[in-house]
Amino acid sequence: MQPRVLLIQPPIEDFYITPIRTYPLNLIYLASALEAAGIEVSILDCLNPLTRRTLAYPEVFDYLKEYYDPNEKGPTKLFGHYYRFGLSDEAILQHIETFAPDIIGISANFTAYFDAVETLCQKINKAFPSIKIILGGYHATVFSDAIKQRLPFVDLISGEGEAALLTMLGIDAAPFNFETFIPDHHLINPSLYPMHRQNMAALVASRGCVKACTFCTVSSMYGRSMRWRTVEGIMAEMKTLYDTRHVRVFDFEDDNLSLNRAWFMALLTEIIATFKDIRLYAMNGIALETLDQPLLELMWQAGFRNLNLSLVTAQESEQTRLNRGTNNTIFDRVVKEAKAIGFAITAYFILGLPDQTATDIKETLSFLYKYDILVAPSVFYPPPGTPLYNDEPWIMCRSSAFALNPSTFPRSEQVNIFRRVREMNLARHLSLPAMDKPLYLPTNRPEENC
Ligand code: B12
Repeated sequence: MQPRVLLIQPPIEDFYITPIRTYPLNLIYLASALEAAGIEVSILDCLNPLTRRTLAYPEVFDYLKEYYDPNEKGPTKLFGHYYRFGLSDEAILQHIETFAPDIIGISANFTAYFDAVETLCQKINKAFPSIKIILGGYHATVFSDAIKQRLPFVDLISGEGEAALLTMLGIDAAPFNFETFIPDHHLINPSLYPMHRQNMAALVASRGCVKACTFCTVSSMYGRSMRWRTVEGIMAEMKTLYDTRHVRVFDFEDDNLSLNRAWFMALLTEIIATFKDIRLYAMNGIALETLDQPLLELMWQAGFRNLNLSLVTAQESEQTRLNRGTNNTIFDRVVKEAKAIGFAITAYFILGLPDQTATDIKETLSFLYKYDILVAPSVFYPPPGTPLYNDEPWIMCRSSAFALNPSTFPRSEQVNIFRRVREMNLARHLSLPAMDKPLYLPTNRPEENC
């Protein structure tokens, strides 16, 4: 008999969350691969609909109390309380009892949030010792040995999950081929993921990234090469979402969506020919050096209106050291071309990189503030699986921790700059003409370009 499988997007605990980007695409891929092999699957997305509960301030974050004051009011307020976002463990156990799965797969993507996953696993194992628990995702991949020691009763999958999960379940399925596979989103309720009061769906058109930015974990999952889906397959996925699930907003979560120019142009051309009333996003960002005027024109026609551009730093020596493969001249050209077409632009820089100083940041900011764009700080977090990770405690691998506090660029200065940039953006956002307004104020959410 085939097993019943429950896939869980777990709750997270932090000072904030970015609700518009919690679409459980990883579980949709896994569920679709299992269903294609005839297995009964259900998805429990603990983050949608979103609930939150205030938690006691964790002791480990006591040093943040001077910056994150729950009583502070007003639009420039930083963070306040520490929250549990998502279902309680009790509600999850209740759901497990009702669905009665044989196997539970839990996403352990985030190193910083593993505490909540660990506790959940212990409770599931206690209440339902016969259910097999499988963990996968970035954290499970990079720290599999350490997790195995802490949770000897769980099984771990490293790397991409589809084929590995089928193999672990003893299912002899045709090999999973990302390029031709079309994920089916039917297991989630599309109206739980709205944007612009429309149904939104996330998708990926490619996997991996050829860039080697030293702060990015993506290669630990996907290596340093890229794979692209067929344009027909992506169009079939989008059409089904449009026709049967009334999706009108599509967010590509690719890591380098526009690198393969001919393929991306073919995709955009098909989208233009097929849809007239959709909005497109690449919220995870789009690589500057791949963009030029003809490509931007096509993106606009296809339904893109906002661009998230990651400059990281305006110091050219740092761009080289971090392997960015881009520079200020390219940024200047792209911003001018994109503004001339009408795009609203948010440019990201990383605040608090190792060896950075406040002077470096001021240089970056004075470069970025020359343009009529929003400027967003991505607060540096130790990135597991990269050379910039130095055995920091797992819980610190999040932006809101302001984990690094070097004497050359103390945390207090980093927070100060973070706050100042938010104030500037608020002023700019309010003064932008309505058409140019982005949908959200990115500086409230330092993780957007994670
Ligand atoms: C979308 C996204 C988000 C969304 C949330 C997504 C979600 N549903 O939870 C948002 C924007 C909220 C987000 C936030 C953060 N993110 Co983020 N995010 C991503 C991003 C860009 C795409 C994820 C995605 O949907 N991919 C598409 C799916 C299909 O692929 P996948 O997730 O890799 O899943 C495959 C495998 O991982 C595996 N797998 C995954 N889950 C499971 C479960 C099981 C059971 C199995 C068997 C396998 C398996 O199989 C899947 C299919 O092959 C990734 C980078 C990336 N390319 O993956 C970073 C990434 C996951 N984020 C990362 C981080 C660190 C964060 C932050 C914690 C950073 C911060 N600023 O503090 C914040 C959290 C802030 C907050 N409080 O909300 C890191 C994780 C590294 C780590 N070890 O912690 C990544 C890898 C970014 C990076 N470049 O390094 N993120």
